[in-house]
Amino acid sequence: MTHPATTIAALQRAVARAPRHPFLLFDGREYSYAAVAAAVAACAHRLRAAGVTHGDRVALYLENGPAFVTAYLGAHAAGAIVVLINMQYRSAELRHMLSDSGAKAIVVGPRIALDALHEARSGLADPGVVIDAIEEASGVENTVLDPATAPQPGDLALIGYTSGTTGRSKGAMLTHANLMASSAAVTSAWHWTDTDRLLLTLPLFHIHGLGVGLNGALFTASTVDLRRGFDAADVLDTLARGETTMFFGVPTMYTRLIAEARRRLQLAGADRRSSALPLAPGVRLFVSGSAPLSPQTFAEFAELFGQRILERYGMTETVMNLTNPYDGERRPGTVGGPFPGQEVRIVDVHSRMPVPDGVIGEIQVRGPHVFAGYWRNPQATAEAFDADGWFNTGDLGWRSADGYVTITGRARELIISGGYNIYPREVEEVLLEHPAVAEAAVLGLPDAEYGEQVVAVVVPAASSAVTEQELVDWCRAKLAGYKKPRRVVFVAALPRNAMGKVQKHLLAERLT
Ligand code: MLC
Ligand code: AMP
Repeated sequence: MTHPATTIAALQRAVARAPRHPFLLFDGREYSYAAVAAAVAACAHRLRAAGVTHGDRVALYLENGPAFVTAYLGAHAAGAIVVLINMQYRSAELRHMLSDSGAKAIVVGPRIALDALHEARSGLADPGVVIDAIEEASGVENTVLDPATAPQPGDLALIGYTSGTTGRSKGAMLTHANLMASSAAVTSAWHWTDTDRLLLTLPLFHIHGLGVGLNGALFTASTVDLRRGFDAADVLDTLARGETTMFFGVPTMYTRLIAEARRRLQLAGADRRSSALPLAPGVRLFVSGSAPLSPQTFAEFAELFGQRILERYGMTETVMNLTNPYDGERRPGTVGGPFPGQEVRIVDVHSRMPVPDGVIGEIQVRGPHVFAGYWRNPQATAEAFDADGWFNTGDLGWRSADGYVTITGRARELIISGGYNIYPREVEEVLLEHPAVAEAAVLGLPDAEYGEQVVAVVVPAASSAVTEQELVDWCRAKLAGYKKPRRVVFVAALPRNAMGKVQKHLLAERLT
């Protein structure tokens, strides 16, 4: 293998090549590769001193910032496995992830929901130690990476919890080799080099921001201009300065960028068709993924920004799967073909046999990027793969004769809102815990801003007078904010088929 096969090997390669080259830009400060490596080594020593050893799980409950990067790579340098935790998760989600992963340590930052973490840990037999993240190496000891604890390519690098059909999320296990194979494929397909500067506003606690964005930069020894989160005005200001070469986002970010750009052009009195103002002068690549990008957004963005967004398709279990071409036609509404070194095929959902081009089936993928299975869940792992090692993505689609895949839907019940996944079952279970709820069905309906929105259909318990707001607040308190229903509809009964299964398509038709 010619490329580094662990994140730490990639970090060492970057330091050896150009130690002073900026890895991160954050809050007006610059962090070189050498500086990050020193902080990573110090973090690894601290984790070791706290009792973390090879193969232990280290949960990161951290917002975007240099401290996240230090903790992520620091855990790797200590030989540990990173567990990614969304900052919006509340006690029930946290408790499940901490207990299921058996996290030995939880690295935290200043802006976390302390109450939720406290509540989550108080329910655990082995709550793990809480460690404050460090941002940089100044004033700390042990700033040299210890080769004795360095990970091997086959070691697990991270566990990313993906929502499960049972309402309990499953931990997808990715090895260092998986991550670096993905980075090799992505960076070669998108011509990513050390001269690039990526503006990264995606959260690092999901695979889009981390597995594609941060790892790709590390792999190429390039620079990440990192933000706490997405703000359309800030992004446009940054792009206008001309130093950014790439931007990755979810479709909601692109619709917000279009709206903000239009607002500015209107204020400036410019005719948007004349493309008088170059909105993103230095950018060579805009990428969208995590949810479907509408052809309308693609066209509006092309008109305003003069750039055709490259849409790609990925998953926590596989990092990246399919991409539109860098050179060649980027076809709106499609996600292109496989990355180099990867395979894709479409199979009939019942017979599991490959279908001809043009026929819809389940998308399967295979290659070195595909994960090692679900953490402590051999049954879910066995169900995810077929006998020839193809991974069942659970997404439906078809392939054109010239190799472009179009995603048409999902074989599993899943709502994607602004790039975040929500399994209806999880929200239904929380609603059913409310004493005034007799039955509940949660579904996703179209939403102009987020792509889909969470809608709850509720049969109230006899003689209860619960309000919509009460149920939204109930969910908000127990789950990440983006999972709360945007709408609650009360009905006398849910439509069910002969088997007793709720017919959500009928509800969707009625409510759309
Ligand atoms: C935030 N909120 C959302 C939401 N994001 N509601 C529905 N859907 C969402 N996606 C809610 C919050 O809970 C909060 O409500 C309120 O909106 C404001 O919060 P905010 O933090 O100010 O949100 P905002 O800035 O508007 O966030 C929008 C966003 C964000 C698009 C910037 O959702 C985002 O960063 N999305 C990216 C998700 C992502 O990285 N997905 C990749 C997964 S990996 P309240 O009630 O709490 O106040 C993957 C594989 C692949 O899918 O292919 O990449
Ligand atoms: P996650 O489990 O959070 O990693 O989300 C992965 C899911 O996001 C995939 O299984 C798809 O359903 C969806 N997804 C990712 N990229 C795209 C895309 N470009 N178009 C449509 N759906 C996508």
